[in-house]
Amino acid sequence: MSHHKKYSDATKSVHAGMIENEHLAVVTPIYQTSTFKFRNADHGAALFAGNEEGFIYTRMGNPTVKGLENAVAELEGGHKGLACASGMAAIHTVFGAYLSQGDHVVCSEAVYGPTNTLLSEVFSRFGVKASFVDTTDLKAVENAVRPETKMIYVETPGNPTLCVTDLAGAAKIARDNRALFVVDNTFASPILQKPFLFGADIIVHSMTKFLNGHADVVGGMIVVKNEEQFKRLRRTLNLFGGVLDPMNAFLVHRGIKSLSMRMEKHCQNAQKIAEFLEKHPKVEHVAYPGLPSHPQHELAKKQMSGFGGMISFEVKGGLEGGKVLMDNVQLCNLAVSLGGVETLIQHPASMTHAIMPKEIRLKAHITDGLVRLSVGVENADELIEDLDQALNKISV
Ligand code: LCS
Repeated sequence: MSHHKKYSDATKSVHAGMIENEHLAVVTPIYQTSTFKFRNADHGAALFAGNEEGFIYTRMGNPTVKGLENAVAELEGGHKGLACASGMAAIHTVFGAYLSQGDHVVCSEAVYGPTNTLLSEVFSRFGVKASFVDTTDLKAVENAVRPETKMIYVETPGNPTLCVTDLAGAAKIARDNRALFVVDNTFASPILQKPFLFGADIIVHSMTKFLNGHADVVGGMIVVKNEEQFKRLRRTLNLFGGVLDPMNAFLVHRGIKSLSMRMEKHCQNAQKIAEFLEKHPKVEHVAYPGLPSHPQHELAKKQMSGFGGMISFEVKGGLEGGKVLMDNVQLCNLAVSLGGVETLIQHPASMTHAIMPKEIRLKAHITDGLVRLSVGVENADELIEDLDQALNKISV
């Protein structure tokens, strides 16, 4: 696809990242090979020296993987992408590339549990300090910044509370303090939110979620803005080794072709279900950025082009009520992960966020009674019917 800048996201989803190939295949072939031949010794040396473009060894780059990297970079409006073996591989590669002993990170308190633990348990052993703050409050972000703050790391909407951080505001604090502004854009996907437009320096994704969309691959992506960042991250990724393999890259790229279409349906379904839940007598509270009751609804309207497929809510009777709901749904799957075509329901306090220390989890409003729903692309009325029958089994 040439002159890609003029095309819409719907068109880019289908066409972005196609790699030229000798047989003119319409779909990027799977280059299932660990290594590539050199024409001669000088060619090999030139590739290693970076004086010639080409492929050497799949940990260092692969055509199928590159096609996917280009596709996500194009959708994000970035310079280049780096595909990783998982979202966590993407996140730790960014931390490993930029954080050194003595550095400090300001991180959203509502993040995927292991992101918090990676900083507080692993990087802390290498002398990196982290403050977990409510990044929806820019004053709190500003107050947490220290002279040694190297990075501001934000997940928005946040997992699992769906709180929304002001990207432009957080980017300004990062810029004023010469810190790198990293955004986890997993929940929104590049279709609904483009962090680079608001001043992000680096974007990370768990491609396991909406980008792939079919609950059959674990993968991650880093998207950068310039060649300097790319070189640094490429080198770190080569050394850490957490790359995505060609087969999974092929599957994710295949999933992305329907990304724009899927996100439209995720948003429609989630809005309808959030409105249903908010009115349900067995439901205490619903968090969905598309509801006027959401504390950052106006901000979400400004920085997102849709409110996404994720909802979290509390039912009457707290955790016990939540268990009745989760044990009685029939169409929704009781499973972690998110962003696939099938609807999933789970309990953050005992599942995705169980790894976080309880006091940090509660401070982030991840209460014991919170239930998280990843709304799929099924018929919304049928999902509502399923949730309704399970909710009505709650006896309070
Ligand atoms: N970032 C976000 C926002 C996530 O939700 C996840 C995984 C990750 C990063 C890590 O990605 P992974 O390594 O799993 O590809 N979130 C999960 C969740 O909420 N349930 O299961 C996994």
